[in-house]
Amino acid sequence: MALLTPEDLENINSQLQEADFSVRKVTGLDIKGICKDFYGTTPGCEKVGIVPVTSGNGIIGTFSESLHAIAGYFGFDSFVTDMPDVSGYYEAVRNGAEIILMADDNTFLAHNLKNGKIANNQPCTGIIYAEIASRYLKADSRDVLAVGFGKVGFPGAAHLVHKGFRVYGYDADKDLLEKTTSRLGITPFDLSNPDNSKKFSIIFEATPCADTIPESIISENCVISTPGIPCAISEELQKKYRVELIMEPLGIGTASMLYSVL
Ligand code: NAI
Ligand code: PYL
Ligand code: MG
Repeated sequence: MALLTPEDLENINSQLQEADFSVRKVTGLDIKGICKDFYGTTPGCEKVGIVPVTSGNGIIGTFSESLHAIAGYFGFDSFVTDMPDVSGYYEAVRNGAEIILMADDNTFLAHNLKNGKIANNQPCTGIIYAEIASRYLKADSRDVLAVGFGKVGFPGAAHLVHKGFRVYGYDADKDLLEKTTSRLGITPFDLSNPDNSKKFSIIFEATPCADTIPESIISENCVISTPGIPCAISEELQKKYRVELIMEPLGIGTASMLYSVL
């Protein structure tokens, strides 16, 4: 998994505010509104315990503090434990946490200890970014391009198929592309073939690579909803085609996880 860096999480509050502004512009609802509508839940006064985890590559400076800021932004009462790992888990439960947030290098989970619901960041992120893309108010058709069918992209692409969109898809891994398109009923769309010049107004991207979206397939004012870091499109193309970009490193996916376990 591509791991976040402290630089990705700099100014997380302003990143969230900007993302919220863009989500509202694209869908008419803010991130809270989308989560509430999609999961049918609203936060009460659930207490969220955030447990730093030292295994693998260890603590990412500001990861836990960013989760604390994100939980607060979405109306949850949260605290970061002093101790990491098992001792931190014990501390969180002893101090009244009802929802636990914790991540190692492979899994970032939200676990609601009251109702037993558990969420994984990857599908929750893919699904919410796909949901945001699917709500684009000015979309010119129900055609969507999905790029990247990994742990985040696959659930997002599947979500778009289940919502009845005509999904075109690409992954640089040819075997995965073939398997996923046939499994989900997606039309393969080879972005490396310059003859493929169909234009899209809705694009969902989830890869760890930059500049995955070529100029030839971008329509003016399209939405690119992308959890993938770094950005799928250059600033130059973004400006040239007035792209509505939904991209934020941690908060949208975390909101999706928290609302999904209520
Ligand atoms: P993954 O490794 O499971 O999947 C990535 C997929 O992208 C692979 O199938 C790979 O073949 C494909 N790919 C790579 N380069 C490509 C290219 N140039 N064109 C088309 N396909 C390409 O990774 P995962 O877990 O799905 O994560 C994807 C991205 O999302 C990562 O950058 C990760 O850091 C980010 N992420 C962001 C979150 C957020 O809240 N913003 C949350 C979770 C992950
Ligand atoms: C959750 C993110 C989104 C993108 N990549 C995922 C990642 O960076 N995972 C690793 C999280 C490790 C957190 C570390 C800590 O500070 O507690 N163990
Ligand atoms: Mg994100």
